Amino acid sequence: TTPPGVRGVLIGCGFFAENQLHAWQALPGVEIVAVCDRDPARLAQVRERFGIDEGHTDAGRLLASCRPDFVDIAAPTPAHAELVELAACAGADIICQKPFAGSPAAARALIETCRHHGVSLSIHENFRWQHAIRRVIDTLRQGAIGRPFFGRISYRSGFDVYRAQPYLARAERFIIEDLGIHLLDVARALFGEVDRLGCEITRVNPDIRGEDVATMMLHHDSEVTTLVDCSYATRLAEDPFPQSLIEIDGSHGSLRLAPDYRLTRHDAAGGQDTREVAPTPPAWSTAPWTPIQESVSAFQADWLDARRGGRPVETRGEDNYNTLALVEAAYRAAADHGTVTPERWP
Ligand code: NAD
Ligand code: 89V
Repeated sequence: TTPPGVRGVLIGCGFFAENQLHAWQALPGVEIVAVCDRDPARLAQVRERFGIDEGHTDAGRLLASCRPDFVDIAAPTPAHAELVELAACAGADIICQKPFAGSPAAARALIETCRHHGVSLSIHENFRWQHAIRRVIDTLRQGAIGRPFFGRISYRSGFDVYRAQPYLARAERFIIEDLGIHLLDVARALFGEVDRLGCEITRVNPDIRGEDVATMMLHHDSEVTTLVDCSYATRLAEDPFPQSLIEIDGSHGSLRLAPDYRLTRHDAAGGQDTREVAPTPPAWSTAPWTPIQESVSAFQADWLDARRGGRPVETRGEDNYNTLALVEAAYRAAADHGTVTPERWP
């Protein structure tokens, strides 16, 4: 027998929400019964495109009318506090987009609110769910290269990211808070918590406000050292946007994830084996966004599976707090040209 469907609502019908709606509509066992955007024109467009009967411009009205099982918040960070509190008071489980809450302190308050109301809080942190990245995580966790001692997570592109997301050009904090946050989360998924972090940043593009290049060095409790480098100012004939490239050296071998989605394991005897780890494009996906769109489906499927199994998702609020703390530490390290010990949950 099919388990009863989970009823959700989505708040914030912007650029990225379309991926979330496509992915929900393709996932059996979930129904998005209503959507909300404070911009009536955008709300109407999305309702029509996705065939959703109920729509509201006010989140309070939406929740009172629908009494959903869960709320998917795809609105930007400044809206998180109000929306998470409303959803928690309505007794709905919550998924919220990154960067969550705006600061570790604000995140802590919202995590406590959700605990108080007995609802789950999951952060939509999807990069660790990208197919190629997940294969690297699995391979490492299976012990295929022994004990890791060095990692590099690299994202370098000249893609015009400002076209679909114009707010990125106006953000005072840009690449670390918007993109580096994903890479720092992947570093945690691979090597665990971080005890020291250094960072240098610069802005190359004169037409934006924040930094578009960041280079970070992390030292983990596990004794791994990781370089996390990201740039939206890198000119390459074959731009890998939006892929992250990964190198890991371990006691018994090395892993290399290349831009052509080839994952190579080098062993201690000088041998190597290479696998293709390209994502399977969802029917609704569009290049070059495929790896990210596919990771939205993977994240949501895991969220549903976790809900059914009564287990927490990897990127629950308390876990994501430690990723947010790395973002905060990176900006502090960049300002002081020093090394920072990041905060940690609890
Ligand atoms: P956007 O500006 O295109 O859309 C945001 C929408 O939210 C707008 O339509 C706006 O009217 C609506 N909104 C804002 N406050 C609201 C409120 N209080 N109630 C109802 N609606 C409200 O932004 P976007 O590019 O879709 O980004 C949204 C979020 O998704 C951001 O936090 C961004 O960082 C994140 N994002 C994540 C990924 C990823 O891969 N995980 C990719 C892109 C964007
Ligand atoms: O993931 C994000 O938040 C996006 C992008 C990958 C384009 O940087 O902004």
